[in-house]
Amino acid sequence: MTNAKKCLSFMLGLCSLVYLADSKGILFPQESETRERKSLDGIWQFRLAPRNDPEMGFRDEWFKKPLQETGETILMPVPSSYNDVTQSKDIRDHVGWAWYDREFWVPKEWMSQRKIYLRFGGVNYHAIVWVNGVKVAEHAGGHLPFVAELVDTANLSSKRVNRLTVAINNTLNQNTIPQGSIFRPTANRYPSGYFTLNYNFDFFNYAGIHRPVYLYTTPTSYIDDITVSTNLQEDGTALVIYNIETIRASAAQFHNDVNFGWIPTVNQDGLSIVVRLEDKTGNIVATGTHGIGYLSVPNATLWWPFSMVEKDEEAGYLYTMVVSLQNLAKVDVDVYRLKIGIRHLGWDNTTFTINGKPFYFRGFGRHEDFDIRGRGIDNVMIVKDHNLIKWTGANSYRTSHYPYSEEIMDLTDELGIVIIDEISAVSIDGFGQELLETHKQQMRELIQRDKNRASVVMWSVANEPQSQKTQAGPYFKEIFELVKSLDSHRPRTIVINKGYQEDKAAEYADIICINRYYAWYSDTGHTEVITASMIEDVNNWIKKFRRPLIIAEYGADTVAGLHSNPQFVFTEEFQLEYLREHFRAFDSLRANTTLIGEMIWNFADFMTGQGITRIVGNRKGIFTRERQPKASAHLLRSRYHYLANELDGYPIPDDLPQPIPIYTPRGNVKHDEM
Ligand code: BDP
Repeated sequence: MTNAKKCLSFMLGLCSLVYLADSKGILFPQESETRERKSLDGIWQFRLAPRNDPEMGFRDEWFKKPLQETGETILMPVPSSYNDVTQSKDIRDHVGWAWYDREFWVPKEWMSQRKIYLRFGGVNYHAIVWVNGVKVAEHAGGHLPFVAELVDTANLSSKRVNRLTVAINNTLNQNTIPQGSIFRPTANRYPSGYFTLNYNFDFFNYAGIHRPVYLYTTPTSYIDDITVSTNLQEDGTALVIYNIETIRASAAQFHNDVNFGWIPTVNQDGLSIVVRLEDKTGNIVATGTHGIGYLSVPNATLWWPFSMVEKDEEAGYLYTMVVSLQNLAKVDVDVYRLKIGIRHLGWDNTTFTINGKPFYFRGFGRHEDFDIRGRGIDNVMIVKDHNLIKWTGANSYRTSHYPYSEEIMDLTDELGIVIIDEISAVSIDGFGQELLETHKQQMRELIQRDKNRASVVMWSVANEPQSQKTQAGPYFKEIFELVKSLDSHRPRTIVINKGYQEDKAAEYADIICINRYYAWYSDTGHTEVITASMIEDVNNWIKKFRRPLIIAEYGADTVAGLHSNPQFVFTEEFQLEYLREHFRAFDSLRANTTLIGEMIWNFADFMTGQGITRIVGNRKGIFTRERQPKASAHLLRSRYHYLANELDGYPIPDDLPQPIPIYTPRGNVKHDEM
């Protein structure tokens, strides 16, 4: 951080987001009076690398000609996973390189006085990109965006069609995040060349160009990055603290230090930054004239989570921060509009607050997963899911087990759904230096992408690592320190499935999440053990670590339509009973401990690899994979609405009994002294 930035942070009495050294911004491409954008989504050409010659495409330089000229291709939608689109088992289960291409035109106006970029929202796992046969980008990490500037070397033309080629590889190894390994047996009984990709995580390793692809422009001098954090003063005035990074055509990168000071200064190239904050109706509520500074907003409308305000449309209130780079004549050279929510997060050893009010997480673990599309983003699906989330009365979810698409995060910001933002570090083990570097790189990219999002209230650095291992201690200490150095405005968590006595990672977290499967993976079927086991377990964690704690997963596989009376595992009746016993424990714990949330596993059934414990995927959803409710969805809905009513005064929907009679704790539950 430069001295000027440190100084401003200090003066404001705030710890601020630190700007990633030497990194470029990854602002979402948008249209404005100075920018243009073209979607490259659609139906592309596709082919797999031959299984017995995985490097063929590189050797034969498939990127130098249309893919159709290299051999047989098929049509493939983008965005989508490629796995479930065809009838081929080879495509579904492919491990290794897969190739895509398409053609595109560049408008002739784009060819001068502009910069042109190509941006991928997410490609799993490894991607190499060529334009007209020239390599323009390479990226590893399946759920984060990357950008390539198309300079002359891409040989771009507005006079003829251009070709975009992408090679992607879903192979995981011990130093990728998440990890995986190739199993290549030597026994005679296996056919020659047989191998599989083995991994420890419980979801299908979908592959493809999963998120939108954009071609877009900026002016040659442009706004490269915006970092915003918000705070509330005691008198209720809101502060919007911002840092704007620009790239100047004429000189080396412009440094905000030059602009620091309270007189609006103009850089040598005559460009200056003007910031205005507009409310939803377009009224300007504050203005600024520096690259770094703060806006003070009296009587700000705060960003509140869904159900913490009476009217749903008041949840997730977003202002628009309009950032302009202007020339001496006050003409806009570049304009970028960033939606921001004004809210304050607080946490200590016992509580977590939003805008000063204790927040109890009622939510889900989820997946980006849907029939046919796999992990490909789909507007119909994401809107339906968020309608269902609101229908259940939930106020939050965790992006288990990887960063979700920016289109989803736009919805959570706008609807007021609170997010625990998780990196792809699921079930990691080994904890070597190379893994650590990959993990840190992904954390940096995630924070760079989501740092301005009001809905993101916590960073989750991993799910269920082998945290009982000695090496996990120093490994996670370093990860947690990195996250704090990048963003001290949000608490950090980790999701643990080990016991409180053996775990070596949670002590570095601000808030602890644990996953527990009593009566499912242990004492299977015996719902009578749930309440006591859960209470004892949570008490032990809290007594040892003195932190707020969230149950981030509990759940039971349930095949929709399977019934049994009395209840039996896998039936809808079992899931109901399993939930009820958990609710008893949660009610008792929230009354007596620092339990600050409950998140059921899972929102909906989802696809996994093939295995004898999975019946065409994981069935722990309260909704089916087609998003229809199991009996448990109605029960959970009653509970979440009951909690919303009790804790936030949110009105109980008309179709639920009022008051809801059955979900309060029955009888006394034993509690250890805290
Ligand atoms: C937990 C994992 C989650 C699994 C779940 C399960 O965090 O990814 O899907 O168990 O077994 O251990 O259903």
